[in-house]
Amino acid sequence: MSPPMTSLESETKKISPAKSAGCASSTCGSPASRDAMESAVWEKVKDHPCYSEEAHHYYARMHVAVAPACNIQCNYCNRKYDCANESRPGVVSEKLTPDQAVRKVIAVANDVPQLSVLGIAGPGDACYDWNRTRTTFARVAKQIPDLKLCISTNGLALPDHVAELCDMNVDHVTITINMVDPEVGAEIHPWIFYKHRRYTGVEAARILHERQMLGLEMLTARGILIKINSVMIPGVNDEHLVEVNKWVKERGAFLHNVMPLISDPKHGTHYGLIGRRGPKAMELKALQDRLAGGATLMRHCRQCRADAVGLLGEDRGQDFTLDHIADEVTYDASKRNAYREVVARERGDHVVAKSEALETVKATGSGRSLLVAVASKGGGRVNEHFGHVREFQIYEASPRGISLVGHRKIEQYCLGGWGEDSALEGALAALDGIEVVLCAKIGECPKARLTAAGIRAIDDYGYEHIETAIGTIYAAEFGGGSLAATA
Ligand code: CLF
Ligand code: SF4
Repeated sequence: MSPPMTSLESETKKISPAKSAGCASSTCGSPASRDAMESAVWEKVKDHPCYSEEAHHYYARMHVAVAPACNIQCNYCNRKYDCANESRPGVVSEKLTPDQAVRKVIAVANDVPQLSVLGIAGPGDACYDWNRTRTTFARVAKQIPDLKLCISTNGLALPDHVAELCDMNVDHVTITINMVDPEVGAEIHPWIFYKHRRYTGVEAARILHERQMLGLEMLTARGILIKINSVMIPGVNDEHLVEVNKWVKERGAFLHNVMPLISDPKHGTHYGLIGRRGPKAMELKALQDRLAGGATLMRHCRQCRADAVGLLGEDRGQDFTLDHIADEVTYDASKRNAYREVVARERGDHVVAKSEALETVKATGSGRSLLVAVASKGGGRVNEHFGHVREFQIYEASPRGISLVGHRKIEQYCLGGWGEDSALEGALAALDGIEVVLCAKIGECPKARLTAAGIRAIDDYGYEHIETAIGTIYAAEFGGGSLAATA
């Protein structure tokens, strides 16, 4: 028998055939919680899946790849691939003109009711390729005025466009800042192109640093919410990111998102070719844990493509290439409006469930922490079968909270009804340090393999809120209860 659907799932299915995906933190996403935020700020972030961890369970972003040109070189980027600042490597399927981008945004908005944000994240630099960025935003804002506008930039050209960003109501800007010391910067950014001249080495990094800080200060002075993305490059800037975190906090950054270097020789990047490795999952987590207490950390980033579409963690971009989109498209707000009403109710229930789960954890009196990998396809619930998982959401439970602290990607284990042994081996490696896997259903064979590897697989809480399930497991583990009694 199929498990029961939550109201959000059934409503989403009624509204659209779109798939869902989704995940939470006291030190991640939104600064602690909606309670800790001024209401004006909460209004700005509450439906932005990157700026609010809570929102990313429910709302989706899309990127349009209208800005291919870039004015700097990063050693982790090869422009045949996506901008590594905001994307996992992989070619952008197609670059768009502003007109094509507007058609695509309307088509997505008509079909993906979760859509709340339009971002321009390359594949080059949104501020350097400014005319295309500005034209796209202006045209979309006329058609769908309630869509939030968001850009990502390396910051070099940012100060030149702050006034226009304000005029266009772009109230979310991401700056990629990998260093505050030009000596470190020179190891990451070999050259920049600035004021019709090419600069190299420490001089280039110094100019970039000064422009980044200027842009950051100008934007915060105008009330625009800034997220800082930093690429963690072991042996180059991993220790230095502690300093970066302090600097951006002092200058009013809203969030700091530390992302792992993605490095592979086949991407053709400098770091890939010289064998510079990215951090392991537990190395990234250790640095992020050290940064807690500084600028608030985002920990639910998925390093998405410059043409990504959908909830974070899923990519529906291939469903919306130009050959899938009619020449004439008219915006229809009905699905998005209906979805918002459903989400408002569901979010209220989720907030109550989270708070009750935290009380359960605290009542144990234990100081322990528990790392749990959760199979979820959205709505903040345990609602995916183990065999279908492509990404686990990693939660840490402790008396401080039940928080999303990252994600781990794996190959799908079950294909065509059969489990793939090699995929299971990969999943076991990806689950390094994890104590519990929580999913809607798991077969006996993978369950036994996980158990043998010291990981407990639990499928007793299918379709529960994630925090409710984790709180119950934590209490059973550390509070003297038993899972059988509490399930
Ligand atoms: Fe796009 Fe970036 Fe805006 Fe989000 S992504 S421009 S802030 S709408 Fe989000 Fe993607 Fe991470 Fe970026 S998950 S890579 S942080
Ligand atoms: Fe590549 Fe983005 Fe760096 Fe430009 S700013 S080199 S597009 S990663």
